[in-house]
Amino acid sequence: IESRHRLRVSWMAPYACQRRTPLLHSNQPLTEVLETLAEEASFSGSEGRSLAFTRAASVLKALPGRLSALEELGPLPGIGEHSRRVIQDVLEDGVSVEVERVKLSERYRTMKLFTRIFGVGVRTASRWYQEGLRTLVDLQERNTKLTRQQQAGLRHYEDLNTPVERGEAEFIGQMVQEAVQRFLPGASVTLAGGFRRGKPHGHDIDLLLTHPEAGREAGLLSRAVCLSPDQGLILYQHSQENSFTLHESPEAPGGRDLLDRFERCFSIFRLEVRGGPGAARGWKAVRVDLVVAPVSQFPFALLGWTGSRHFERELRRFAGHERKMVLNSHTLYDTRRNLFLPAASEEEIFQHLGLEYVPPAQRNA
Ligand code: DCP
Ligand code: MG
Repeated sequence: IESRHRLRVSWMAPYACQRRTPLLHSNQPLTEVLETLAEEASFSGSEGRSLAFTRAASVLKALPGRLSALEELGPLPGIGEHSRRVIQDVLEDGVSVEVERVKLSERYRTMKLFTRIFGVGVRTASRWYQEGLRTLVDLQERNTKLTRQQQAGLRHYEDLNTPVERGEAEFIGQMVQEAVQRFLPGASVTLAGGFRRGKPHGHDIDLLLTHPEAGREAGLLSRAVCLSPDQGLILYQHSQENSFTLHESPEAPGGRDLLDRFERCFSIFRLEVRGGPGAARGWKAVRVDLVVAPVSQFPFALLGWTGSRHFERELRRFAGHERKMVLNSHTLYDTRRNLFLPAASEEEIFQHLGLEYVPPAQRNA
């Protein structure tokens, strides 16, 4: 029966932004092990190796069916020697010994524990590991120096590592919408990130704010949300002001991500809950990322904030390598013609890039 359903995949578009990648696919066990290896590589500071595993996983997510033997794949882009070996192991034995070993290793487990703290990246986690720290209790007992953000992350560790449900995301979106409307009628709030791609849950809530009249949106966050008197609602926040100007020259692809140049607020909200974790207390802590974009940059911000991370990385790589354009969350710049390409919608950005439009639900690369 198996053989009648065999896949034959001899070609696939080389960039993830040229493919449709649905949320649910048939090769979950394979992509999971590859993503574990990608994570492990990034924990070791091997970004190149990490990217190679992420690419391979992304290709498998776009396959039209379940892979049952490596021979079903032609020489597809992005699946290297090492990934093939791991795929083969899992197809033959159901597990990869290498991946099992990684998952059990003290370093991987500790890095995972520490990087799950809000405000802790690979470098900090790695340093703590090197210093011999292994548990969250270690951090407290040895008086490890923590930023205000990390302290909040540690305080709400369990809540922040409990997935946020779609209903909760929509509820908070609605709440922010009402707060924002009070200060600036006509302002809009859009749920971006994984939820916009159709994920049923996520690690945070990504909200994008704008106003149809240019300039009116400036300072919106500090006025309406982050410094609002409803302080009981916000357990933690730090804001940054917009630092983007059109006049500086666009940065090269692969350079610093411009995502964080918007007026932005990283926060933890206190969400009333009736069931699930936190039910006994009556509330749980939830991460909310708020970003304000001027209307002219909104389509770029929306595209940049919908993800997935890998889809975004591939969009920028495609723009740079194939079109000599610089794409970020603010603008698209054509370096051959020396001009910015304006867009009123995500569709127009894909058009400028000469790419077929990929709807959010198909950007789960
Ligand atoms: N993003 C990006 N590069 C980064 C960080 C973020 O391109 N270094 C973009 C793509 C993400 C979006 O911002 O999809 C939101 O970031 P999240 O980390 O919240 O990612 P998701 O919303 O996709 O995942 P989750 O469901 O875990 O929140
Ligand atoms: Mg998110």
